[in-house]
Amino acid sequence: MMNYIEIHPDVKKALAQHQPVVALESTIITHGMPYPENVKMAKKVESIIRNEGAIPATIAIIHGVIKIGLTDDEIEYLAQAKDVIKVSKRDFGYVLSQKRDGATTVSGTMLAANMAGIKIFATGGIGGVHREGQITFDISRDLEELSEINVAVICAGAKAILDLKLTLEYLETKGVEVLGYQTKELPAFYTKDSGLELDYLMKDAKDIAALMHAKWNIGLKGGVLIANPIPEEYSMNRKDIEKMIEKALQEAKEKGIYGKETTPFLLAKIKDLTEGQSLDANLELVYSNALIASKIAVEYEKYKTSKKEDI
Ligand code: PSU
Ligand code: MN
Repeated sequence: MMNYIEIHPDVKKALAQHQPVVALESTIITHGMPYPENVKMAKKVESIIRNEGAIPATIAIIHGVIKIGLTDDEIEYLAQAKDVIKVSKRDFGYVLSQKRDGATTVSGTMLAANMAGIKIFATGGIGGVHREGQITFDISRDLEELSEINVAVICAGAKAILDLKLTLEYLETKGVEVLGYQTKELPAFYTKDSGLELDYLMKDAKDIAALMHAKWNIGLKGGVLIANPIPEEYSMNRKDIEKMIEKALQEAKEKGIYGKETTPFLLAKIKDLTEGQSLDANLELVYSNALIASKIAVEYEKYKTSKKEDI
């Protein structure tokens, strides 16, 4: 495994010393946001995590090597590189053996974080069951990795380009707990609300850390999904965004977009349709998620030390 994975010295040190570490994905950099906002986002997210006393580990594949933690130069490179492959589980073998550049999705990042022993991961939005997923079978690999990998993912819910109700049903079937961070409603990325109720409201990072320990300590396998609503002041109007989403979905259908192209296509379309307003919201919610993830990472390590556990 050694030749294929490289852990940044800061991350390696933090892991060895049981310091909190927060993983970050890279598809959001290469396929989720335009340049140069993507670089600004990637660097600011890292500084937010450092300010909270945790170490960031942005994960990507560069020239066939899985990097756990990127240098600033590597972030710059990736943000502008052409032909970066969007990497979920099925893409690793190809990208590594062909020495290509790859941006890990939520699912790809969970796999890589787990290889390095990182338990907490902050992102923007996860993939899910697409609208009409019962016909197209378009269900994100993110949901499978959430059911299999012991990593906690902090997100702002999922975009309403998906069928959020089906996504929750799927997560339930797969045994993934979906926790609301100080809310009982599933947030829908650009908006705080979706109309869908969650089972559990978690009041703080400490309670979430305790839940993670409880689940994994008894040997249950799988992720924990923490849904942190977009800060109120950046939350967009649900009806407005729904109109844009419908337009984007229609266009995707007309153009015959499918497979791994669907999500990046819809994200770019929505950004154009909202004339950049959605990009601002997107940036803010990622920052907010990074902050909460750092707090959870700090509490998780504290808990581990106090219980002398080694999970
Ligand atoms: N949703 C967003 N922004 C993103 C993504 C999803 O609002 O950048 C990215 C994430 O990397 C996620 C991936 O894991 O898209 C899901 O792609 P797919 O639907 O093809 O599984
Ligand atoms: Mn898909």
